[in-house]
Amino acid sequence: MAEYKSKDIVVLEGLDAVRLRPGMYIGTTGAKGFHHILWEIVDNAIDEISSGYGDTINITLNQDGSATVEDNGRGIPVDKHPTMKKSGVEVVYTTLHAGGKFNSSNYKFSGGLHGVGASVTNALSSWCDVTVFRDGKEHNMRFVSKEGADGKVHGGIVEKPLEVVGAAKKTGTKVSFLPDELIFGKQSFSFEAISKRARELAFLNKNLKINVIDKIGGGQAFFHYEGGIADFAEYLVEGKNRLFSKPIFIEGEDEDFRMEMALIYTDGYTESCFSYVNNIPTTEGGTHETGAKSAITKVFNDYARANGVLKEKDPNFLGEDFREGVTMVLSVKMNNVQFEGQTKTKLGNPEARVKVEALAIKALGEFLSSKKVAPVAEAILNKAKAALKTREAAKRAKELSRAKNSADNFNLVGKLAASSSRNREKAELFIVEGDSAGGSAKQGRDRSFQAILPLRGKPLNAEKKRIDQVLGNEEIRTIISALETGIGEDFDLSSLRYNKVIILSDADQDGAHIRAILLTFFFRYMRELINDGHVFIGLPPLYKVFKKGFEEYVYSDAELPAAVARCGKGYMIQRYKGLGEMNPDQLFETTMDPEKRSLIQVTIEDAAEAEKMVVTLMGDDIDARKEYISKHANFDRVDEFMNEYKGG
Ligand code: 1YM
Repeated sequence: MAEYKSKDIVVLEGLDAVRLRPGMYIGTTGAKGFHHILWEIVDNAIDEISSGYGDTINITLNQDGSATVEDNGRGIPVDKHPTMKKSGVEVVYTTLHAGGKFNSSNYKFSGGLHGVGASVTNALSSWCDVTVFRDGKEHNMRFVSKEGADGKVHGGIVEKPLEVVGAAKKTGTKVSFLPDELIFGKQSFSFEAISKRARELAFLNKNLKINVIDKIGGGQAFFHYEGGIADFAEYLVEGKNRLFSKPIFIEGEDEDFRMEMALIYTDGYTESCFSYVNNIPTTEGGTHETGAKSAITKVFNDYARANGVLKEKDPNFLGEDFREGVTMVLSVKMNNVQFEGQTKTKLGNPEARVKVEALAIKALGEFLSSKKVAPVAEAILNKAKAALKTREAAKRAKELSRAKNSADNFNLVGKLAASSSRNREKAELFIVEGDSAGGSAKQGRDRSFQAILPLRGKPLNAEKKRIDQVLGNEEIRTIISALETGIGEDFDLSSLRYNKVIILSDADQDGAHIRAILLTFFFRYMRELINDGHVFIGLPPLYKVFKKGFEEYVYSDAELPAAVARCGKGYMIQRYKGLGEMNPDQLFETTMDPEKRSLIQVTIEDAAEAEKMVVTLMGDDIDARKEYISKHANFDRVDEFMNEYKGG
């Protein structure tokens, strides 16, 4: 026993560190971190299934606020670790970075951005209960967090050592835990968020069956996609017109590296790429994406040449020509992942580019070598030819737009009310719906740093439009000239004139539509503007509650009764139907004054879901849109479309 004690102390110190600085291990103790400790457990179950053991994961959200994750794999090892002299279960749940070190010939790829494993979950839970079904027996072990002799609360203390509690026919691991309120405050699991991620995991792991059961809300969901990421691509393009019916699916592996890619070509004009490393979305792309793209360029160019589509003297197509209208899902599994970029969602490993490129060239080449796919190849090459033409048209449009730019800049003089200082850090651009609200905003603003751009009509819906058409739209061109960044491939964040770009539209359907159009444009042509945190939505008040000596602005229906109560007897309510109804001072005070206003920062939490939403809301499948809106839209509060973009 004496020998164990000193080791126990080391372990405790490890878990103590987690409780002391949870942010270091799970990012935040907000909703994201709260769910992260669930995914740590799920990741272990997924690794087991990916190694070829078992096929099903059940996630249950229990009445008492705890969660249970169960898989039907081999069960975590219960025998004693040779050097640590502890069972596998205890090692996994009390040692940081324990994943795979225990006994690990096929424990190849570990998921999780932080990758620290189940011990973090244990450290941050009030209790954690592990049951292993293995070798015909049911084994159980329980941990708690409790106050130690030092008066401090420690996590992951063994309450019940691992023991056999019965017989078992099945095999697998079942883990329940209750996130500690001392760490997370009062929070609860979101069935919706968990189901979304569960669906994504099911797409990314085709042999995985995953159930989500919500004992509180009564919800239930089951995900299993035999087609894997090919089904994922299908899901993403729902509502778009395809060039051919079946997705292109390729895969390849060498030791310690796997890649899969699915491609669907549509008649649209934008390219959508969703890439993953070890089931983690790489929103900013990275080396694996670069490798996949150069493989596509090379293989299709070779094919075009071999089949006489490109003559000897013709230059190659550019990569972008082969990606117009494409929806692409790329998933790689590898070790020693290095993340880079603004949000640490960009794969940095140079070897990933080399490997993905080589594997994809081989697999795509084999795909194209079959006579059966000749029509598919022809459709892609025709699309590339059209894209090449568009590219040349866009070049002319851009030149035209550059020529027009002076004209637009001239136009801008009439429209844009610039700020007096050119200090970019502080500068804000309000894009305001309508001339009358624009006029009020111009008068009410703090002109030292706030610029106003009123929009006359509705700008062009950039979804389903070619770039030359987008550039042909005056409202859009005006926005581009005002921001000074350029668009698409030419976009240059360092030229951005304003730190905050704030969309200000009415709190009605038209306003929501204008907002959606602008967000779609930014999403398609200036995504970095969103990713770098420059896009905001201004929230105008819906009501003013007032009487003599009392005045309060109310921003949602839910807050109205409380405001009325605060005002008391003799209250009056003014309802604002649009921004235009406010006088300049009111507009500034309620919506523009940095001290008092509330802004929603637009972020893309989940690029795949955002894509799906933009396609549904802004694309041309009218039935799908109607269904989506009747299911989600609620113009009393902030509508769902915005919620999806809403940051934490
Ligand atoms: C509900 C959570 O943790 N399942 C799980 C985990 C492991 C294994 C099986 C497993 C792995 C190995 C061998 C191996 C883990 N074992 C370890 C360690 N579900 C859940 N299912 N046998 C069983 O990696 O070789 C870490 S995770 F380290 F103990 F082997």
